[in-house]
Amino acid sequence: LGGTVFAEEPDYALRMSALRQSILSKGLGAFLFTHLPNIRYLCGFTGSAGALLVAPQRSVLFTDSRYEIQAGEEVRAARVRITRKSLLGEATRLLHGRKLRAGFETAQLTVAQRAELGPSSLKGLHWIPAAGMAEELRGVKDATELRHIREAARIICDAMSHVWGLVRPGVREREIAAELDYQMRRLGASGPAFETIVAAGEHSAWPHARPGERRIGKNELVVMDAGAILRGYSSDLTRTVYVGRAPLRVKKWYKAVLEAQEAGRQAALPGIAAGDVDAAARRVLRKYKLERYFGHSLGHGLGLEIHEPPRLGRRVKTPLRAGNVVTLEPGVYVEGIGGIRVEDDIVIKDGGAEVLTPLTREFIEI
Ligand SMILES: [Mn+2]
Repeated sequence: LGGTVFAEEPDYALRMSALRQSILSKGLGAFLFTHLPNIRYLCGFTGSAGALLVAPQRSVLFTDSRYEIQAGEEVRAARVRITRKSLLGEATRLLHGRKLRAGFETAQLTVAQRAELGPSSLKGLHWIPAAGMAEELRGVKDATELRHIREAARIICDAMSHVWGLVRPGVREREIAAELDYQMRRLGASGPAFETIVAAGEHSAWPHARPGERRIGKNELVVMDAGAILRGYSSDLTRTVYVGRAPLRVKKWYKAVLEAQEAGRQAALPGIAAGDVDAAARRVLRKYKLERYFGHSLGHGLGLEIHEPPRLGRRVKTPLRAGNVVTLEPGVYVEGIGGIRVEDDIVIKDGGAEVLTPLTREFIEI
């Protein structure tokens, strides 16, 4: 049969061994993961309560009885331990009496959870805060992950093009958002990757507007930003349309945003600093004197999370790597008038970035 038929399941053992190398290279003897996307990536567990202890000889996933059957089916490359007690407390107990430096996730632990690990240093066990351990591995997507993201991207493009037919004066933002969510689920998504944004008129100048009761009016911009989750992997897409015949300046803004996105795509190559990709897009907006209307970063990584490293932000030094999946989402937001954003997902490749979101970027007047 060849290997391809069974290629759907990620190689968790491979991920775990890559992680162990990275743990050792940081001078650590063990690592405790509490961030669920990292746990899912490393051992396949998709439950909502878990702690994963990775030690050189073995890995143990701690969870509670609600996930006993599920963990038994899902978890690879780690043993499962079901407990009624504190997951972190139990994980810590496993390390007691050992002389080692154990890492924990700085960005993903509350003060209360930190207390469950006990003192920073106790009889040879030292807790060391560390960041980005699993995220670094997660940044480079394997073939299975790319397939899921590609599929999630296709779904959101189909849902988006479907709702364009509903955009007209009198329809509420909330109705368009509900239709986007409904369509993506119909097309196979397990749900939206974030709260869907539909923003019309002056509201579209808020980059993260919440869809509300506002009715779309004539001669307005409408920004629609949505993502779909498929097998845990997110897509992220934004399109902006105009209801009516757009004035010349709006057309010019739109053209500038597209040109900025294209400049970002051209710059996005392995080895290039993430901040240089942001700069390439921003330079185009500066040329059109629109730079001050673009406040946020050019883009972000996506995968098991909707926002994950690498971030394409100003002055970010992180070099891009082949297999990174990131968004490119330049925008122009003019207070009191409206906003324009065009967002696509790309995968970084040696020969040049490939766009994963197959949907027209032409300016659409409805
Ligand atoms: Mn985005």
